[in-house]
This record gives sequence, C-alpha cells and structure tokens, in this order.
Amino acid sequence: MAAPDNIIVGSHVWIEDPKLAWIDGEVTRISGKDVHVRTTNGKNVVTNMSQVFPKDTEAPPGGVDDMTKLSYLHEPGVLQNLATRYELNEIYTYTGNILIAVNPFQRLPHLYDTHMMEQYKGAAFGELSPHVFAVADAAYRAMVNEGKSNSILVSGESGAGKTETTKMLMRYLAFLGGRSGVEGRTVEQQVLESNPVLEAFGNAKTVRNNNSSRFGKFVEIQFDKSGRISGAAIRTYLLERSRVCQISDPERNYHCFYLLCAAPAEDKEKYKLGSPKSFHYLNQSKCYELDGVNDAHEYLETRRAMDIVGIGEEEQEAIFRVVAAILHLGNIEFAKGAEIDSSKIKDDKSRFHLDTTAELLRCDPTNLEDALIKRVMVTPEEIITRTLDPENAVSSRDALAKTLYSRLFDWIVEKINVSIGQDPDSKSIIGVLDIYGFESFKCNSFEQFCINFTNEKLQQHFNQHVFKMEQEEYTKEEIDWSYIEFVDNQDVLDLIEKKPGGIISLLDEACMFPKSTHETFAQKLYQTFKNNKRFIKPKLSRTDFTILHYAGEVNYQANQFLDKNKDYVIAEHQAVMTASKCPFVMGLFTPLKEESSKSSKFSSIGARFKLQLQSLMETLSVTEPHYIRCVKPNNVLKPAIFENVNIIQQLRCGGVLEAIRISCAGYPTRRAFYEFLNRFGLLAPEILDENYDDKVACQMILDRKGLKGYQIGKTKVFLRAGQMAELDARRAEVLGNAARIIQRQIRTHI
Ligand code: AOV
Ligand code: MG
Repeated sequence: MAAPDNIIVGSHVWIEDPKLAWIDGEVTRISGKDVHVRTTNGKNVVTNMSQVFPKDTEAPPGGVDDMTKLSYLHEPGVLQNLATRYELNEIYTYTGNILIAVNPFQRLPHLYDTHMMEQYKGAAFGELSPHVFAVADAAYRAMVNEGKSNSILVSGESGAGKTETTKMLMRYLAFLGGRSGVEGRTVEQQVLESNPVLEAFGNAKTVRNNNSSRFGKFVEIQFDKSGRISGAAIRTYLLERSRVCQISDPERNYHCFYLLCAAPAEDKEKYKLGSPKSFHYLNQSKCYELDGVNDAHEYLETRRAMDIVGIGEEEQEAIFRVVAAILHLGNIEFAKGAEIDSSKIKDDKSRFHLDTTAELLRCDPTNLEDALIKRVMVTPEEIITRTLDPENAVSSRDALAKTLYSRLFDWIVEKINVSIGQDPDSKSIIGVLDIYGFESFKCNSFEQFCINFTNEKLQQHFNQHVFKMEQEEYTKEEIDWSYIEFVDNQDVLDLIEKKPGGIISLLDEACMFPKSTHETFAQKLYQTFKNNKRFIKPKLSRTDFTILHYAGEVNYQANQFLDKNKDYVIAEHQAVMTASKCPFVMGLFTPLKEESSKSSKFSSIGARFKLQLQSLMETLSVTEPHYIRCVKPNNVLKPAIFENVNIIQQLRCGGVLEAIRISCAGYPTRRAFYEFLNRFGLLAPEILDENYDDKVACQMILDRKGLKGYQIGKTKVFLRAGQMAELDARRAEVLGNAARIIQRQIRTHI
C-alpha cells in the first residue's frame, strides 16, 4: 500500500502514531519529501511523503458496511471504519465476502433472536447489515442451489469470539435445516447440544478468555436432498494435555473438574470429592470460580446436554468417575524409598487417594502403585525391574492423568459422532471451523508451533481464495487483468512440513534416536536451515529458534519439543488400565483398529497432526469457503474499548490486510458509473452537459485528467491504488477555487 504522491497543502491525511496506530491531521507544508502535518490532537509532525495516507473527508458518519466501499482502501481507513461502527454497536463489517466480527463483550440479544433469523432467511447477501447469519445463509443457499459443499472458516486470536460465532452459525443452520415443530432429540438438537458438552471437557479459563477452547474443531453438518440436516461429524484437533496437571494463576483447569466438585451431595460422596481447593491439579491456581458462572448449575446442564447427545446414564457415571479419579490421582505424593532412586507412597493421605483412584477406575491398587513407581525392562537375557525416584514417579503419575483425560475427551467426541449419526447419502455438507488463531507469546513451545503451522496452512488457503475471487470479479466485469502477485507462504510450509527435511521430520528423527536431546535437535535445525530465509537462529541462544511466519516472527523454545512430540502410553499404565473391571475404562485403553493394524512404528504428535491438517485441507478444498475474522478489541475483555494498535495487529495476522493488499495490487476502488459521476462530474462539467452515456462520460473524465491504467467494466469504473486520491485532490482544488471566488465576491460586495 504505497502512499500516493498527490498529497497537497490542505489535504486531510493519516499518519502513523506510536500510541494510536494512526492519527489524522491536515497538511500544512510540503518541502521535498517532507510533509508537515498538524494532527487533530494538536501536534505538528514532520514525516516522509511515503508515510502519509489520504483521509476520506466524505466518508459517511456511521461508516460503511463493506470496506470495499471505502474511497481509500488502506490500513487507517479500515481501522477508522471499524472503530466508528463499533461505537454504534455495529460489530460486523464486510471486506468483500469476508466478515469481520469485533467482539462486543456484552450480550446483544436482539442481534441473534428468532426475529433476526427470520429476516436473514433467504435475503440476498449484502442486502441487510453484515451478520454471521448472512454468511450462514449464503453458505446454505449456495449448497441448496448448486449442490456444492460449503465451509465457514472462523479465525481470530484467543477470546476474539470464534466459539460464540460458531455457535451462532450452527444455531442458524439448525434453524434453516431443522424440522420445525419436532421436539426432543432431533439431529439438529444433538448438533447444538454437542457444544456445551465439548465446552465442559475441552474449555478452561485462561488469562485471555474465561471460556477458552483448548482444542480445535471442525463440525461437518450433513444435509439431505431437501436441505434438511441429516447427520453431523465433529473432528477435533490437539487438545491441550498439559493443562490437566499444570495450571498457573489466574487460570483454571478444564471446567468439568469444578463442575463435578459442585455436584449434588450424593454424587460428590460417590466420588469422594470435596472442595476443589483440596486437589493438587486444581489448587496450583487460586482461581476456582468464574464470574457469572454457577458450577453447580453447569453440572446439571452438562448432564442434560449429555442426555440429549446420547451419552447414557451409565456412561455419564463412568465419565465422571474417571474425572474424579484424575483428581485423586493428582493427590498421590511420593517419598524417597529405601533403596537409592526408588520411591514409595508418601503417607496415609496419599495411600487413601491411591486406593480411591484404583476404586474409581476399578483396578487393583497394588498394580496401580507398581505402575506408577516401577518400570519393567525386558532384555534378551533377563527381565529387570527398575524403580523410579520420586520426581520420575510424579512424571509417571502426571503422564497417566494426561493420557486418561485425552482418551476420555476423544471418547466423548467419538460417542457424539456415533450418536448423532452420519448420513451416508448426504448430498452436501456445511463445515464450520473453529480453530486456534496465530499465537506468539514470550515463551512458545510445541503447542504454539502446531497452532501456527495450522494458521500458515489456512492462510495459504485464504490467500489463494481471495486471489481467485478478485479475478472472478474482474472477469464478471469483463475487464483485463494481468497477473497480480501475492506473497505465497509455501516457503514457510516447506520449512515446517516438507518430507524429508522439514522441522517436523527432523523432530521425529530426533525422537526416534535415543541419544538426542533438545540441544542436538536445535543444532540440527541450525545446520539444516542455515540459509533458509524463514528461519533464524537467535544470537546467544543454543536451543531457541525463530520462524518468520506470515503474521510475524515467533521465537520457539525447543527444550520440550521432543517430549511433547512423543505419543505413547507407558506400557505399565496400559497394562493396569486394560485390566480394569470397568469396561468403560478398559475401552479407553484398547487401541482402535486402525492404530493396532499399523506396525508398532514410532508415532508422533507432530506427524499425526500434520496428517489431520492435510485431511482437513482436502475436505476444505472441495468446499466453497466463507471467511469470518474475529477481532478482540481489547485485552481487558470489556465492552466499548477499542485498542487501535492491538486491532491492527490482529487484522494483519488474520490476513485481512493481506486481502486488502491483494485487492490494492489490482483495482482496489470500484465505483458504479453514476456514483463516479456524482463525485467527479464537477471536474468536467461540460462533459455532463453533453448527455453522454454514463460509461462514456466516466471514460472522458478519466482521460481528460490524464489517468492511466484504470479500467472500465460493464457497470463500474475500476481505479488503481492512488487514483481515487488523485481525483479527490483535483476535486478539492476545484472546490477550493470556487470557495475563493465566492469569498472574493463577498469581499468586493462588502
Ligand atoms: P474464542 O473462541 O475466539 O477464544 P469466545 O468465542 O470464547 O472466544 O469468546 C470469548 C468471550 O467473548 C465469550 O465468552 C463472550 O463473553 C464474548 N463474546 C464473543 N462473541 C460475542 C458476541 N457475539 N456477543 C456477545 N459476547 C460475545 V479461544 O476459544 O480462547 O481462541 O482458545
Ligand atoms: Mg473458542
């Protein structure tokens, strides 16, 4: 987005500001490339011409509902428009077909009621105010009319509103594709009620969001020939496992633990539960309660939702038994044993929790104890039993807790899928993707690496799509277009996933080689990617590495990559659990058919995730995509606070600005012929007098002003970046001259 060089003294402009991102002002002097600007907050600033952007002084006071209607499609214009609308509680804005949603952080019930749904039903896209319903409606119509699958991709950073948006989309699709008048456990009811169940087990309070989803999900809603919902499939991605054992203030563990601790007395007794404060996995953080959430009520709600999605009474009992067992497991402490490097159960209290865990999991307490503190090694000569020191025993305990929990989560997802049922005859689907946005923290580990890998994949998909849409618009208007370049991020994807030689491959190699450490892994990366433009070895660091993602640089700490990538269940744990007398617990540890058929080759989280992503991209590639970009206006999670710098950063990461850039590379400004003449007719009044055809008149004005490279379509004028500003400058001159003449006349009259 190069600044146009038609800024003159008196022009209203935007310049960069360290605090506000952009500030507006008026040009007071120009000397060479230096522009002097008096800003609206009363400062005089000198800046380079290339950093000055024209401000549209005629922008409608309430903003425009589509960014492409802006006269100047640049960063400050986009930001100003969003801010203006947000202030009026207009949280949705289009950028062409992309919907930008700014989190209101307050309930806006009228925006989502049945009346609203009725209104959007069947309305042409763009006819009503921008809305998630309009996107869902467009997807649904496209599916019904063309018989093609559609997808809606919701993205944004943590707390931006992805999950809420997804729920709204699903509600609207259920409204369109549901069987009116049918009560009870319909497919659409089950689809909707899967949300609270998944949230209870997969969401937690984090610093960024009180109800943060700790997994990604793709919900595929299947429709029959007549456009009714006939089935659904939920795929989930990478549940955060570490949270089960480790949390820090003021975060919480997964909601289900607290719900269960707030269950009715008889349930609590059954599971020997007390206050959440008494459990190690919960009391590492001082946060137990959530504002506005009643855990006791949520427990009953979750059980009700479980009923609806088809999880039976007995299964629910088993699920919560495992949840309680994990809490008790976490309270087992170890002390040094009699021999060196051995450990024993610390005291009676720990013994009680061990026994309770065993009881809840229906397994033998002695075997459980052994599985926690002993390892059996089989060598060709003999079988050696090795004991673990207390520190390793704790790791062993936590590993079991994490495995139990992640298996439990997968079981629930699978159960919901079976219960809702898949429609093998489904003609087409609408997929809704609610997945973690780009992350860059102070410390970035393997999780961030996978998350950002996902975002690179989706970004590539997004770029290619935006690019295609742009070209389609040109084709529709029958104008010539030459090749428009856009930044492709294939190089980052190669760096990460190329086989062999990408980071994931190198990580797998390191995990398979017993002697590797995170240091040797990092060294290998440094060596291999010495000359890679997307890879940096930070100075002074021996284990960190930096990737230049499309959304910015991220510095990763390699030290836990190897551990976190290893995907295996400790054999001793496996043995105890499969010997459980509870079929449910046993089932969690019985390998799925596909897994067991695979040879006992090493399996890694990274490689499996890569395959999952690949399959997701394949699914998406045969759908017509729709994009929703959620924006988090502030980090205090409060309404009416719009932080410019923060938002600009998100628009950059979400590819919104990139989409705008792609559009700027072509013909970013489009004006219908009549609109163009209304605005610029005064540049050549004599042409207007002649009664030419609108199209001809537009062409004549543009030629007379010496503009080059623009295009005249069938209904619109297509201008190149900067040309609108040029025309506006001419227009300002004409208006200025007219004003001076009038003033002179007034003066002479006085
Ligand atoms: P996320 O899904 O994007 O974060 P959520 O959808 O959970 O974010 O939204 C966070 C919070 O913002 C919600 O709990 C609501 O309080 C509020 N919110 C979001 N959208 C709306 C809306 N349209 N109307 C009213 N309130 C809203 V994360 O799952 O953390 O990435 O991992
Ligand atoms: Mg979420």
